[in-house]
Amino acid sequence: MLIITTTSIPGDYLFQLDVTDAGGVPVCPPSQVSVQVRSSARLVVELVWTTPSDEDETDEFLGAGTDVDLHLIRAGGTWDDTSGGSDCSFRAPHPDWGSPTETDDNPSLDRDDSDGGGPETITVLSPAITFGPGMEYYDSPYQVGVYFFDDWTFGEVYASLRVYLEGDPDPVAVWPSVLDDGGSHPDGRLFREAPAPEQ
Ligand SMILES: [Ca+2]
Ligand SMILES: [Ca+2]
Ligand SMILES: [Ca+2]
Repeated sequence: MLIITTTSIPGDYLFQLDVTDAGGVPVCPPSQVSVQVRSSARLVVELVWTTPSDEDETDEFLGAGTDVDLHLIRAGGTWDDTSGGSDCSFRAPHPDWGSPTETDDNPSLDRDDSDGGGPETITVLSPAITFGPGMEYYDSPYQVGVYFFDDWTFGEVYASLRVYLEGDPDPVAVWPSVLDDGGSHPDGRLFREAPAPEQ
């Protein structure tokens, strides 16, 4: 097994190589290699979801699937903050948090998946501690929010939130949830208190 450390989503991955000739006939047995990815970020929050009525969750165009959104809110932050950047989401995917002279304490949302499945992932390389006073600290925990933005008539989805700490490929928290109220803002948003690394 290979072990790779990146800012990608932690976990175990299996790669397989199939070799065929011009006629599509296999010319040798498949070759496989397993890879364990460990994140260099101390805090990773990942959202994935499935939509039972969506027969193809891989197609990509407006309305091709359900749109669920991941939010990470700093201490004292505001849900769906459109001006202050206290809610890291598709509206503010790379806000400046904590110390203004540091970037490792900023959250980063990798993408907004708007047509099914995810994942959407927010990473913080070196999160501010969540107790104590001062600009570089927070006095209450991070919060994780999930919002069912639009179901595009596909109906309910099965969402799962996972929190990873310190690059461990095994999540410290897994929160499954059924969402069936797409577009019903401000209801239908799920909040959890995100575990944070010990300092
Ligand atoms: Ca689809
Ligand atoms: Ca989304
Ligand atoms: Ca900062």
